[in-house]
Amino acid sequence: MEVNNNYTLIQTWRWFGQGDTVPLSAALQAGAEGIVSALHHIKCGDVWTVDEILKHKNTIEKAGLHWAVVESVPVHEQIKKGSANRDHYINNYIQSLHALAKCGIKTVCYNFMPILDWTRTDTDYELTDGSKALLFDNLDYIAFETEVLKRDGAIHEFDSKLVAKAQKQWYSHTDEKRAQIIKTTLLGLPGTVEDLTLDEFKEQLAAYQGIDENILRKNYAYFLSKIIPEAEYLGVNMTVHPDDPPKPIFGLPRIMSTEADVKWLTEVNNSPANGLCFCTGSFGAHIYNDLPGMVERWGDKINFLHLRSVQHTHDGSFYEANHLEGNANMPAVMYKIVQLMHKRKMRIPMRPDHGHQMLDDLHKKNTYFGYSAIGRLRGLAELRGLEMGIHTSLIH
Ligand code: CS2
Ligand code: MN
Repeated sequence: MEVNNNYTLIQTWRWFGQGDTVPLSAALQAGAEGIVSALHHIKCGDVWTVDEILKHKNTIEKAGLHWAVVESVPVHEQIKKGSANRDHYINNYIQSLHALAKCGIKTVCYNFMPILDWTRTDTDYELTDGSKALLFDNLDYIAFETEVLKRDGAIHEFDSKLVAKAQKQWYSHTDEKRAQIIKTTLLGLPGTVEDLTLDEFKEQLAAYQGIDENILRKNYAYFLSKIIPEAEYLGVNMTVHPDDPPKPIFGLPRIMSTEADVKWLTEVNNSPANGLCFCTGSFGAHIYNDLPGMVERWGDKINFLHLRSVQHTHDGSFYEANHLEGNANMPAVMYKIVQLMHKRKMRIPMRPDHGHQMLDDLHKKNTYFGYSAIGRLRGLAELRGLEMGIHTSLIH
């Protein structure tokens, strides 16, 4: 295979802006070249102006880095729900894309998950080495549905044995632990969505009554039909992030969870601007997703990567493992990614998605969940080494 030395991953690091307790210098010292960031201070649905974008861009460039990917320009709930005023928000979205393109920022990530971004039940799950990870305990999630939310019909959606186990586990927790699980389940991703109270969440769920998978797909297809031609014209790559966890939760439909969903995405709009953020952590949380195979089959669509591995445990639960451990088979995934870049003769931006709280970070307060410095530094270093080994072996 004839390959060029230059086609390696663009190593990036997520920065949440001025409110991030991990400074840009950490990204530089961790060995990142690019930054993944967003204008978190702008309300979801409002227009991003050239002025605001340039301010953010300059801050990043002054630190010796460049703004490689926007994550995310969030999609307003009215668009997902297909409400009467959705065109207003879609037009704002398009204006933000125009402003970003004017500033030379041309890879944009977003997701189409109703109400919540990722969902976990524990952000301090202690591993045997003393570091802490994010956990989705399926039994606690089921108990949240049946004992806390008491959502109509929820109890029939789960295996009855699991419900019994979930209830047993729930009532063996201390009050404090139960309160913590409820709080964690309702967390919004920092900077993207607000944390919700239980009542607010119930209200938002009620607004999704009647929106099933088909309607959500229709609403998504409508959004794409408006956004993608603009993105194509501007030379912007749109990349959709998969659902996390990749299954319907709280009775809400999910439509970007499996390889079949990726196929649907390409069929509904086959523009090269309609691409994928391949998140191995999110897709990997579905045991039937074949991650290396998906990179091979859908590589032409992948314009951004999140690399992370989950460890499946029991009863449908999983926790976030070290980047090279867990169920993802990262060496096999990385092999396909390196081959892909050689084939497409281009570099693809990737970031280590999350990291464990470890070492000094265990004592720090106010870092965003999953985004402490040292765990991500470990992830980035391991992934970079793995990539370099594979890349070198392929070019010699
Ligand atoms: C991210 C996602 O922190 C994370 O897990 O991978 O939350 C991602 O930022 C969004 O879903 C993309 O819109
Ligand atoms: Mn991700």
